Amino acid sequence: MNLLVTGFEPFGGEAVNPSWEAVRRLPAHIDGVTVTSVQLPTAFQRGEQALLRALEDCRPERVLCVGLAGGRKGFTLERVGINLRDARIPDNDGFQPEDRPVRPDGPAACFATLPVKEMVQGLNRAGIPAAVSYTAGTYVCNDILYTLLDWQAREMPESRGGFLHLPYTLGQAAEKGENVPGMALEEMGRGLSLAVRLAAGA
Ligand code: PCA
Repeated sequence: MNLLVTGFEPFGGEAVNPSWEAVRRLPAHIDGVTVTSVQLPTAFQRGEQALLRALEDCRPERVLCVGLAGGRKGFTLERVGINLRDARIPDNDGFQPEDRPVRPDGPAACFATLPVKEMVQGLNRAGIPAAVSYTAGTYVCNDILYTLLDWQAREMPESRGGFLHLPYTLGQAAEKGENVPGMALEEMGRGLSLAVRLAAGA
């Protein structure tokens, strides 16, 4: 089994992005699964290009893209990517699309093909707070999820894909002030390697 995991570079003035910090710590092999880890630019155009290049190079049977959703409490497994770009802040290239499609001739939405509910249950059983999310937003993470699922449906329909949003690290949460949820990077790493195993088993 060949599995691609992606994380994002920092964006929005943050020094780190926990998604890449957790992804880059993954071993290259987990229980017989070959894991390829790739960092994506947090930029609509270059992010998509880097994802498509990685998909074409590895032709992975499973893909789990990972990003930061600051303010959420635990892990969130995204159920759907939508054909919409509506950026609240400019991306890392200064591009801020509003009310634009990801792919003008693409479907309105694509559902994740990884078993998000089972993955959430598996994570919760292991003590990692996790929930299903029905919106990946309208920024670069949604764009990447939509691009991934649309590509898989057309090019590798037997493969499966999905998106995992991580919360702030404890350090980031503490900087934001009271009542902002965060998670220790070690716990995120443990949860991510379990998520990879659950994705591979699907
Ligand atoms: N989170 C952003 C983009 C990159 C990231 O890690 C998002 O949720 O769209």
